[in-house]
Amino acid sequence: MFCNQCEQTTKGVCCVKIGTCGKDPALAARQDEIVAALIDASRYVGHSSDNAKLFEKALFATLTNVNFDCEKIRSLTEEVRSLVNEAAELRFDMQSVWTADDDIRSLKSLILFGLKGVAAYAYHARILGYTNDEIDAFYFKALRAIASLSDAESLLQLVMETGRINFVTMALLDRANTETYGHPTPTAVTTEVEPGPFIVVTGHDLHDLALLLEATKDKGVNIYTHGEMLPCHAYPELKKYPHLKGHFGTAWQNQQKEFKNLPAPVLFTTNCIMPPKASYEDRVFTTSVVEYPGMMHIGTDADGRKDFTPVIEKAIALGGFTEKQHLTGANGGSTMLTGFGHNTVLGVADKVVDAVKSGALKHIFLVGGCDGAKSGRSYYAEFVKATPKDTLVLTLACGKFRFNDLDIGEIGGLPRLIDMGQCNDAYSAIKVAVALADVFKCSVNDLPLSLVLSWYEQKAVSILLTLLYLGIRDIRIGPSLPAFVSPNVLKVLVENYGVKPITTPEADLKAILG
Ligand code: FS2
Ligand code: SF4
Repeated sequence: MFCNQCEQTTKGVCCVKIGTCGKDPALAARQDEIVAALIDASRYVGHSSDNAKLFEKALFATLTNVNFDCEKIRSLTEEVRSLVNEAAELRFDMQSVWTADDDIRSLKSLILFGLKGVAAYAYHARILGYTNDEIDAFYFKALRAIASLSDAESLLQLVMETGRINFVTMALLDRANTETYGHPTPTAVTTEVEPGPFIVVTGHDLHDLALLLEATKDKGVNIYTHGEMLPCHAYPELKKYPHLKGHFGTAWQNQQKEFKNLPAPVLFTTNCIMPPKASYEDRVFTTSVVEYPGMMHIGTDADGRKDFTPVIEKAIALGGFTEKQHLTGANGGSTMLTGFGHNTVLGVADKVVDAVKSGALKHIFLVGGCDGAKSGRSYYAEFVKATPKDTLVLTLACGKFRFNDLDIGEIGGLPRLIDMGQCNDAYSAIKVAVALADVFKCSVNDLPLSLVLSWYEQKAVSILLTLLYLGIRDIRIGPSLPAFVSPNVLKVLVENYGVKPITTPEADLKAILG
């Protein structure tokens, strides 16, 4: 197998025998097969809405920690192949990408992995009925280009276009989420768990949570979010359910520890699923694009409905805790404040602007991105703890669970730590940055704003490409640089965009604040 698409790739180079994520060579081969089938099909079929939907799902299924079921990937591959006339020439082999010249492989990897991130975000939007022809067409264009292009200059242009399309996609998902569930409002979420039956929902999908909340509303079963589902508490149309009680646990990489002997089922709506341990595997349920062999999958019927009865029955049978559990976040705090989308933050933009003008607010940091298992990721909590009192910290995605239960005080009537939401809510952060640049009549790069990002999987790749497409410079990235970025491609990113690896919180803070 050859897989280096995520941050935990073996030895920081490539997974060749078995994936650190649990992916085995057979699954890696199936994933290569489906991507090759998509590349072949992209040469012969148009981007009708049905075709785009299938391409999107197939790409999403190959993201890290999403679908571990070889049989499901195989049947999805058959579906893709069935689009193509028998006489068509099917010949693409992913080995031609993995064994290409270092820089070409690197650029094609950036395009493919970024495209997977786009597919994930667009998938969530499509479920809510929001699609975009430009995004649909881009799947086909980018996949065709992976087969046909071999010059670095054209590939680099396509890398930037992937960033642009991801920006369009994040905007679409933002519109889908806020028009369907309302604009998030600041919400303090408890980490305590009430006695009685409950279900833990993890992943990223708001629609699945809404369906589950509706299905459980009279059942005496409480719902707790996990991981990237935390920001769901802030959406009016989701928080209106009184049995959406609180948040359980921290980020995805702690699930095997946190779900151990949990007296409740867990519903995985999207990534990140890890191989379930025996101590809780009888209570794992998957839905939409997530699947794991042997785990119960909640499918969708012909009318788009899902029957959550098995999850609800499991919750009732397990019964939940007998007493209230005083659980906490990573630092012992028992609340997590979330819900600062662009609507809320721009609503108080005058306060931020006044604070910057008066000198009360010296700098804004965006400390956001994925979490993961590497010990080097403690950098991000240390960084936040070390930020001076006259600075503001924006955050988003699952990396925040290392510090989002901390109370780091207030500035100008605002909390110093502002959670903007899931990883796709990077869109909110960009909107706020652009609005501030407008007020100060400067470019985003001239604002007292620094981006300190953590990456793990391919959605983070697509967000990084968006930031580069927007011309945002001097992004710090960690805990390590992507293995699929070749030295020459890295040189381009460093020289043109000032991308740099994180060092230590002290040194980076000193460099930023001068
Ligand atoms: Fe975190 Fe995992 Fe959100 Fe990533 S829960 S690493 O998928 O997209 O961020
Ligand atoms: Fe390795 Fe990541 Fe690929 Fe899994 S997804 S096989 S951990 S590089």
